[in-house]
Amino acid sequence: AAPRRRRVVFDHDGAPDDLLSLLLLTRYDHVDLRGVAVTPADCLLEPALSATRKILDLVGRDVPTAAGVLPGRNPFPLAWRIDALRVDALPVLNQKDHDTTRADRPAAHEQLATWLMRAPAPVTVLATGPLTNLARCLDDHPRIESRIEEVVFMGGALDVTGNVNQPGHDGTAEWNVFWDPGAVRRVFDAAVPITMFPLDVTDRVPVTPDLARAFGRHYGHPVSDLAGSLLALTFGTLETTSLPYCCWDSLTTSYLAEPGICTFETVHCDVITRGESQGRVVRRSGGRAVRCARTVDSGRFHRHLLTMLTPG
Ligand code: AGV
Ligand code: CA
Repeated sequence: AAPRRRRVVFDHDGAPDDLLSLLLLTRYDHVDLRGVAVTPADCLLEPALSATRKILDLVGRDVPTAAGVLPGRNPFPLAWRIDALRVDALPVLNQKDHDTTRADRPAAHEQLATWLMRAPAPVTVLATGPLTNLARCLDDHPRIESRIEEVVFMGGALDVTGNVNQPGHDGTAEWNVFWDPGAVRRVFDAAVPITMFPLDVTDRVPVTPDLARAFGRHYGHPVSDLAGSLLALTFGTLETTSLPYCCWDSLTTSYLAEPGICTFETVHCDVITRGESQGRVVRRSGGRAVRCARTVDSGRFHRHLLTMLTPG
């Protein structure tokens, strides 16, 4: 069955997995992409914004972009954030001169409100980074709540260990929530449907050498070269963090095209915003109902990536 048409606003935070997600999103004919916001969380803002514009240009899409200006509470490791510099320098994204300086730089949380209000019908907000912009947008413009069809969010760790390894933290949180726990609380308090992809399911889709190398067989096509290069940039993660780099965000994005890749369960959730467990999403009876991905067909997901990101 063909996936249903959606208007989408994408808020990502510039890691290789986020940029792979952007590329994937532009391949979905049924998605009307209305704007892309970059949150300066797991990236350096300038190269991540620049790479975002170059990817949109590579695939011939004229989509507005916006820069996140709001700070998070717990900064990402600089060693991860610099990946955006590497992506922005990839030859496939620099086949011509890009004018990446733009005079108008509206703040992402303001732009989000404009994109949502201007759309002729409610919009899906896809968030593969922290929810800071959306939370602030809900505070400043309560009317946007009714303009949101669904929030699709990569974040949380329900029944598995988190991925935050920082002094003073107990390791139960996932990074997108940890960066700004209050933002997740704010979005949980809004009357909008939320579909969440926690580590419980994304742990099942590590970037494997086979997956990355599969793109080499299509060498010479811009989209597959970029996809394979983005995956190659993720290697070394297991060696330096003892946790693999996963297709966290790209799995979340694939939901918009092939929701049957995962199965779902409604979980009543709360988020801890203080102390050594801050950023942890927990089950709590009477808590906020969130549709959570629980299982994934990883073979089907890999086929989806290859079908969408390689020619013919
Ligand atoms: O926690 C997963 C989120 C995803 O949105 N990000 C990476 C994905 O974009 C943070 C993150 C966790 N572990 C990481 C991360 C790692 N080893 N390297 C870079 N980022
Ligand atoms: Ca991300």
